[in-house]
Amino acid sequence: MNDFNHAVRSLLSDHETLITRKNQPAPGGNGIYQRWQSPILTAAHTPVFWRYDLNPASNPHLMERLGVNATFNSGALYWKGKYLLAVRVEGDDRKSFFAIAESPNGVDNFRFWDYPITLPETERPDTNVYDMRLTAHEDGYIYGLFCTERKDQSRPDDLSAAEAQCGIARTRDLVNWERLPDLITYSGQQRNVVLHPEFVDGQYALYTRPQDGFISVGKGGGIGWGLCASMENAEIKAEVIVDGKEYHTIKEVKNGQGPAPIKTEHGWLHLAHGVRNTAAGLRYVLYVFMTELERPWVVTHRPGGHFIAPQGDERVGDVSNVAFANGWIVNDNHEVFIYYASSDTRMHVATSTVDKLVDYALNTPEDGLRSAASVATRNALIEANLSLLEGMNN
Ligand code: M1P
Repeated sequence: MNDFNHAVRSLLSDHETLITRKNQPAPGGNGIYQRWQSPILTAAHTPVFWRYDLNPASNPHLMERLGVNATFNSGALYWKGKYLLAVRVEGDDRKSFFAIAESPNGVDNFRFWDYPITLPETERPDTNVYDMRLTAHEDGYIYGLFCTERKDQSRPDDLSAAEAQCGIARTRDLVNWERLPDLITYSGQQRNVVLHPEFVDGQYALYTRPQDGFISVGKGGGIGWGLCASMENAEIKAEVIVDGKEYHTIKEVKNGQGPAPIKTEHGWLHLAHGVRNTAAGLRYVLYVFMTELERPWVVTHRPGGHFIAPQGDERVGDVSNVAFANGWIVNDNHEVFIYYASSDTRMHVATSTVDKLVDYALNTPEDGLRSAASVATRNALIEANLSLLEGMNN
């Protein structure tokens, strides 16, 4: 074998070793979910043939020609017994695209399909697309709702001025995608828009995130809700806020719906992200809430505080101190696979069950919004526990 072929084989074999590495439950935990030790997807998990030119004539030094910078913020779908992620893959050129990675067990052995998703463009091409939420809707289609970002043409002199809107695509096989017109709302910009899996009052129902600016939600914000008659020309005329921002909480600056909610007998279980500001920049954490079954826009339970916060190595990356989730899966055994990204760099999984997450949602005290209320809640727990412990010792 010549040196070039040998080097190619070595790249392929290192890659295979990485993507077939067995994952292990992480030590410790909180009884609510189980974190898993290794990231399930990193830039290095993308196929070698996506990044290298493997032709010795055109690439004698076997250089990476099209580097991948990160794999994060993935939509998720349990499909034909497999755990599928619609991964946000970001090239070294800062452009994101979507690609499906598939695992047999949901915690390791994620392998990208040979080609990324070829997403048709609209008449006004997207500059960047990201954060796809997958929803298997009861109309029979699988929808992918994502953020489409374009230059804000009204401010040509400001190169960072951008506009975020909700792009919509649908598929039946996750290979062939039909692009539909972008969602129309009357709220300026939109990000973190998610399709509810069922019709509500005979209409499509969407979670939105109205925002005044591209980064800052301004006076807008909160997780919104609106109905539209069709996804082929989706237009939401009126949005109500389901879950708003709140002073001195984990969602003081902004928040956004994660994946589509999970239907349980106690209501719709939601995963979302909340953002607060710090001297070191924004901090993104995940939180949970529950809404009524018949009226998914009415919150019934708000467990206080964060559900998942970036920890350890997760805290560092391209955008540090970020936990972000736009995909989770419930399998046939009612196990829940929570797919979260850390610091806009890599993907992780935490596992739980529907029962445990419902228990968490129903029985975790709400944020009392004042230090004194927090102490009172904690004191009640301490008092009850101390008397239990005393009983155990007698
Ligand atoms: O960089 C953190 C996240 O920032 C944005 O989320 P939000 O709109 O809630 O601020 C998104 O760009 C997201 O992709 C990113 O992970």
